[in-house]
Amino acid sequence: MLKEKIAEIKTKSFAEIEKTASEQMLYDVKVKYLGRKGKLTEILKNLKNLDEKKRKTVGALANRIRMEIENAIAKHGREMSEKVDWEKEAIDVTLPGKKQELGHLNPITLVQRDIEKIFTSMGFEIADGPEVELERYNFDALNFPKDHPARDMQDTFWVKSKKESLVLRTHTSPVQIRYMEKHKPPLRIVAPGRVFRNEATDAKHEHTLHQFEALMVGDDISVGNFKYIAQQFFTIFFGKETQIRLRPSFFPFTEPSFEFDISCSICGGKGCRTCKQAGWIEIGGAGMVNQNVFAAAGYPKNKYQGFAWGFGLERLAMMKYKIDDIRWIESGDLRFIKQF
Ligand code: FA5
Repeated sequence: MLKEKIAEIKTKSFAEIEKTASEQMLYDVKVKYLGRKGKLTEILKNLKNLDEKKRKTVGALANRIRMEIENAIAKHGREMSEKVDWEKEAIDVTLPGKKQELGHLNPITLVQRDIEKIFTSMGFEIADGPEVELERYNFDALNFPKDHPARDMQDTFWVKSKKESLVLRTHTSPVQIRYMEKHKPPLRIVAPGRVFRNEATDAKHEHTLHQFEALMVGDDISVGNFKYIAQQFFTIFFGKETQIRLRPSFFPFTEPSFEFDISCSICGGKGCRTCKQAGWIEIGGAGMVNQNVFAAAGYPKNKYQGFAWGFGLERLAMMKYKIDDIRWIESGDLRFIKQF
């Protein structure tokens, strides 16, 4: 009975050894039959319970099979290692290591950091607001009439909401209201952030862009303050005198309002594809804060005055780094981003 069991262990273990294809598999077979709780080890452990004659014959047989299994394992191990193509497996320790590539900051991040540095050095605080904004802050509190075309589906991404009406903010101006609701003048803030517009893209227009809002409120802040700060800012930002042009415009939340352009740095003002041959590029809108906006933020009417402006970071980055198409910026194209 025991002899048959040992013979079976031999046949099975030999078959399994033949099939192994790695050192780990070979080791597992060894443990299965010869390990502390191995099948053959169990038999050897129980020899003491047999009578003397049987113990001798069975013991001799079990030990012989044990040796045979060990030899078979060793032989198979050698055969496996002979099959390894050492030429292929060899590691050339003299090869140079793989260089870990560093990421690159998007030009928008670079521009935003520059602007924040310049404005904080002029005593401005940095404020923030949500990208998914209440219609109330994005439009109503900013004095947009209910039927203003900017609220149209064509211009604004509306967000489905069961409670208050929500939009993806179309500009950074709602941060003005959020900040003024919590702070009293005098105040000067800048609010950079991402905004969204439902519009067709071209070399100057994106549907997802960044704006930079500035707001300065006090007892006697004037357009003169705005012009001086704008001039200072652009001169430091571009590192050279940059021309600014103000044009009368209209925004519901400022009065008077103007659009301001800077001379196109791509063509130096001569006219190119980016500035549509104008020599100027529209950078932002600005104006004196409308008293209705102060009232919406909880200030008494006609007590304070201030200016606000908002400009596009992409347009500024395009001017600074001479990028001729806005669509490169969010393209995710590594050939573009690796230049920064
Ligand atoms: C506004 O968004 C106003 N909130 C700006 C403002 C703030 C006026 C405070 C007065 C007081 P406007 O829609 O003109 O204005 O956009 C401002 C700037 O954002 C533009 O001059 C341009 O630089 C940038 N901009 C607007 N739409 C796009 C677009 N689709 N792609 C790239 N840049 C854009």
